[in-house]
Amino acid sequence: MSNATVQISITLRDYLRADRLPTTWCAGCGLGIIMNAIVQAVAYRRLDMDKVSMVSGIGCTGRMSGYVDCNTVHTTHGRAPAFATGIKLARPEMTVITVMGDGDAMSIGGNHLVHAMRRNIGMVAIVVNNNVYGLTGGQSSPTTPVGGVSTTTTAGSFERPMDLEALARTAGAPFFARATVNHTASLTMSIEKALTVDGFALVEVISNCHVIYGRMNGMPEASDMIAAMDGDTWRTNPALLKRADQSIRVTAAGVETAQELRRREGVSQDERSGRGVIWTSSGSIDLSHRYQREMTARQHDEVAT
Ligand SMILES: Cc1ncc(C[n+]2csc(CCOP(=O)(O)OP(=O)(O)O)c2C)c(N)n1
Ligand code: SF4
Ligand SMILES: [Mg+2]
Repeated sequence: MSNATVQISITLRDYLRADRLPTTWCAGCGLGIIMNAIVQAVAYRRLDMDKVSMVSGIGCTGRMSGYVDCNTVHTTHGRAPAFATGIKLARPEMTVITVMGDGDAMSIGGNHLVHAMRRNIGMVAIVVNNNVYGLTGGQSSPTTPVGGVSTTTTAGSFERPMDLEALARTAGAPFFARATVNHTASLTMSIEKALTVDGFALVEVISNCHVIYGRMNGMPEASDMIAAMDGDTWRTNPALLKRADQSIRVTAAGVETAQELRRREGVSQDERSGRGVIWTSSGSIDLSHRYQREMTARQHDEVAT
């Protein structure tokens, strides 16, 4: 046998609930690409779907947990990190993947997200950032850019959009990656890498809601929005414009450099850059194991007394 890289061919049917398909998502919605990337990352890491749990909130994004064939929970709006924390404390051996929309994660669920990061509970949290409340018809979200038209900002938003990367750093998450649905190799690899983190790993995915947000902002086709991601990750935050010119960035001591990462993963800079950023801090410890031990000890004490 040659030394050529062995490609793993995955059949989506093995990972999705075929009887629930097709999805309710609009044709061309980035959510399909993201679900595909998650499933591929899980397959590449050879995780057993019986030991994977997907927890979602409410929104177009929230519907994903209905389609992936693992232990899924479709929870209430904004509470996915709280439910995921419960699952991880009860079953620390599980791989927990939380999927949320930008409104789900940063508006109503902002508090839960911040504290799950602060506690460093072991989960991969995927935030699908499409700049808008998609499911409910196009209200502005915390990531609607300045000037972005929505049903609640008809003259264009004048609020500063939130920067999820800065929030992750401040709250203490040990890993953050940003990818787009236009750069699928780096998207899949970001999720794959997140799955190796001992603790909270946040992956922000810039996605397209052409049907609602795009139509209101002069980009009615999926292709318009996806093409715009090449240089326009600033749609999330003007501050990202500068970063959009840079290749993938890995920070913190003891972590592979971007160059090493590319060499190991065998992909070109363009394929994996995603105009994004990956950072990770070393020495992360998933506290869910400790919480679980302490809870069990306390229960034993209560039974004994
Ligand atoms: C407690 C509660 N408040 C409000 C809603 C209505 N609601 C459902 S989804 C949603 C926002 C969805 O936006 P986002 O999280 O960005 O997800 P997307 O649809 O864009 O994927 C809102 C406000 C709800 N279901 N529950
Ligand atoms: S409304 Fe937007 S986010 Fe929801 S499925 Fe359609 S394109 Fe996707
Ligand atoms: Mg949204």
